[in-house]
Amino acid sequence: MDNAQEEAVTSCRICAGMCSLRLARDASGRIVSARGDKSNPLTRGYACIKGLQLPAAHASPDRLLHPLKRLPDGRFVRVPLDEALDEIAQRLQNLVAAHGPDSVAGFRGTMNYSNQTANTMLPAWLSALGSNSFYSTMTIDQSAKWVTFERLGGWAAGRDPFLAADVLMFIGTNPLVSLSTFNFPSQHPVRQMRDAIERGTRFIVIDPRRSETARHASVFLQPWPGEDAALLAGLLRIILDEGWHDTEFCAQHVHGLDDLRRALMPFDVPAVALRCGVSSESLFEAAAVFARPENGRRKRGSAASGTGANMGPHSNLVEHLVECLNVVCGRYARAGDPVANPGVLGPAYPRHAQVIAPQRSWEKGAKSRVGGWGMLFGQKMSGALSDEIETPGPGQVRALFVDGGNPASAMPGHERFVAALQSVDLLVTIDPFMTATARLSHFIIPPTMMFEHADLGTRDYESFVLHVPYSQYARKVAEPPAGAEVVDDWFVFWSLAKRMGKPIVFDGVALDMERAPTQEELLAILARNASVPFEQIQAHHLGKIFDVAGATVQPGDAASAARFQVVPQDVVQELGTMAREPAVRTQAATEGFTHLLAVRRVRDVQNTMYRQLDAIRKRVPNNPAWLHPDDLSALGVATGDSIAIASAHGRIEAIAEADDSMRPGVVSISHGWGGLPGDVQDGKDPHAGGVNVNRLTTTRTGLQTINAMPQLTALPVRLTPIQNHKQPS
Ligand SMILES: Nc1nc2c(c(=O)[nH]1)N[C@H]1C(S)=C(S)[C@@H](COP(=O)(O)OP(=O)(O)OC[C@H]3O[C@@H](n4cnc5c(=O)[nH]c(N)nc54)[C@H](O)[C@@H]3O)O[C@H]1N2
Ligand SMILES: Nc1nc2c(c(=O)[nH]1)N[C@H]1C(S)=C(S)[C@@H](COP(=O)(O)OP(=O)(O)OC[C@H]3O[C@@H](n4cnc5c(=O)[nH]c(N)nc54)[C@H](O)[C@@H]3O)O[C@H]1N2
Ligand code: SF4
Ligand SMILES: [Mo]
Repeated sequence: MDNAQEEAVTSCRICAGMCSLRLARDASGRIVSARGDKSNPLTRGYACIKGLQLPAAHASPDRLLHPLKRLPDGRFVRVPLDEALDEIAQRLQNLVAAHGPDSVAGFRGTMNYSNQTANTMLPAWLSALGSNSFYSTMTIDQSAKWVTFERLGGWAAGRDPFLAADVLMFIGTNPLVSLSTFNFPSQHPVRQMRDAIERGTRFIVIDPRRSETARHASVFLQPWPGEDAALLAGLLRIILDEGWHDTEFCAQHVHGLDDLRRALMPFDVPAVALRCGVSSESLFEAAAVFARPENGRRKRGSAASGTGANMGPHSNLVEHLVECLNVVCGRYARAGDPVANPGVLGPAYPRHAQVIAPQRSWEKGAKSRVGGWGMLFGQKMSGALSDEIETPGPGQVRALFVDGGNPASAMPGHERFVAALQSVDLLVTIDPFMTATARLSHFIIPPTMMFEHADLGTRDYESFVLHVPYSQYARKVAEPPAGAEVVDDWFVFWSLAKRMGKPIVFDGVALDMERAPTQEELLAILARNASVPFEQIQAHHLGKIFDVAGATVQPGDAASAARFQVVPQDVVQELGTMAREPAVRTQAATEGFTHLLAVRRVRDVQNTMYRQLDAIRKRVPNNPAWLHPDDLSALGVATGDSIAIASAHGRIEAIAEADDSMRPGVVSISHGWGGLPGDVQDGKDPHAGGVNVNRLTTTRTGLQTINAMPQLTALPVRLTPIQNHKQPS
């Protein structure tokens, strides 16, 4: 960059990588390209195609630049923002007056998580209205982790520090692609993996596909999808039988260890191996590498899971058993350990080496009208949202606000959910693109995109997602396109509340409802109790690992009676039920299904996002069905041929692609593709590329207890070749 034109630096907030980007401007000051930022101390030059395409996303000819209103005939027309907000507020007033505040719901999509002001404002706005109808992607993702925290308990000082790990186990997660695994750093994961291996850390990967991450593993188990509960029960049993667990830790912090042993009785190694389709030796090896002390020393390092483990059958049980591996082996930060990340944005507070007692909060609070689902972490269950929209009566959801999400595409039980969206009185979407959800909306409010507003990283999860005290103040580096009428996401909620006379309390601070705050003022509120003063955080727009004085984990309160509950009654019951069930694939074969469908993400797109951009569309024009080459031969098809995939709930046609990393008998397709029911896949509508795998999933049956999680992986499907398979082009 010449010195006349300062190179802009900000962070990508698409995923947890938070890669620092160096942005080049053209002579007019417009940002034209992005590259990774080699001088950033944490992200060290790493960036993926999604982040590198952000300049194109901001400048996309498809970007919505004015609020739109849908007319009864389906056409969208421009409306000035104030007019749109006036009308929306009026309609909301009427709905609340007639049907109560719970009739107004909010849905948090992934791009709301990564926008800190919006992330706080959406639930604050619902609270101001008095509505409990808060939904998010979490309950169609990994809310098994919430359930586990609430029924097993947690550890106040967090898991074993990453840098001290002898071993890390990944179950159904692929950090090298998703940058989203809770015991592994998301920043420059490839370097982190290399460095960790050099330090001597060993990796155990459990995945039906030899994933990018699995290639670096010391132990790789490639089981059938959907058998994680059995597999983990088997591992736990080996560890307890061999006495590799941490007896001292268990004596002090665990309740019910003997009951756990009893509950694990059915899971002997040969039975588990057979069921999961792995060898007894490999099971034993995984358990030994994870837990067997070496040179008289207990190992450190933890087990963590991802979507593969949290989207299958018995997913809450699976997550409970994942965390039980850490519990019985005592894989938590102990008194005297350095606190890996004391936090930058969050307040300084002591970390105590003690158990946080299980709360089972869902048993106590409000219950849903349909299904009787409780709430978790202040949220209702997205798996039950179709029910809440469809079912008449007091409390029926009649208005839905979607921020930074595209549930019409991402929601399990696609056709049912689309019909539900079509039936609401008011659907408002805040999104820069004409997504499937936007197309169904009464109003679309286009927001500023990330170059156009300043931001911070996540405060509340910083010690989970960052393994060092790092922060990058993401500066605003661009103005919205000339003539655009776009606003920050939070502004929509604040101005509706203002119009409705509902004062907003933002992160505990009552906002002035006459004068709109600025983005910076809101960020300052979020960082008002930060360990590092906000001004200092703000001064580090290039990113900094802060020298937060050497905090160490404090001893726990010896008087605390809190214990990990390894065998609550509902867990024992489910273990028993699962032990009696046939293997998933056996049951599937009995019902005439040929394969199990497994979830999987690809590097080039994030859920439903940005696949319409030229550079990305060239690389991934659609979402193929990946199959082992032997499976393709058996079906008599080749890469590029069309196949039909039918589940008990729906049918799609997809393009087959050979992938020798797949386990034979398993097919995987990524979600987030396809348009709306009835769309022709003619290649003309950029949002109609690929097929929507959620036509195969359902929210009518098979929901998990507690969190209403639909089953998205290990789904039995029947594959058939399609003759005359040419895709229309
Ligand atoms: N079958 C199946 N279904 C799944 C999954 C699966 O594995 N299998 N995964 C589930 C999971 S884990 C998740 S998290 C959900 C994801 O579900 P969603 O969060 O609903 O989907 P996304 O595509 O992540 O939505 C992001 C939206 O943000 C918009 N966007 C882009 N930039 C901006 C911006 O600057 N501001 C705003 N306001 N919006 C922006 C994009 O256009 C897009 O519409 O899908 C779930 N569905
Ligand atoms: N590039 C990219 N990154 C993303 C996203 C994206 O869409 N693209 N999405 C983001 C979101 S919203 C989320 S929630 C995270 C998710 O992050 P991850 O959970 O790490 O997601 P995946 O990369 O799909 O890895 C899931 C793995 O589970 C395996 N699997 C499937 N079924 C089973 C099973 O039954 N058992 C076991 N043991 N394994 C199974 C799959 O083969 C796959 O390798 O990623 C985030 N990061
Ligand atoms: S999407 Fe890519 S560039 Fe953006 S933070 Fe994630 S890994 Fe980094
Ligand atoms: Mo997710």
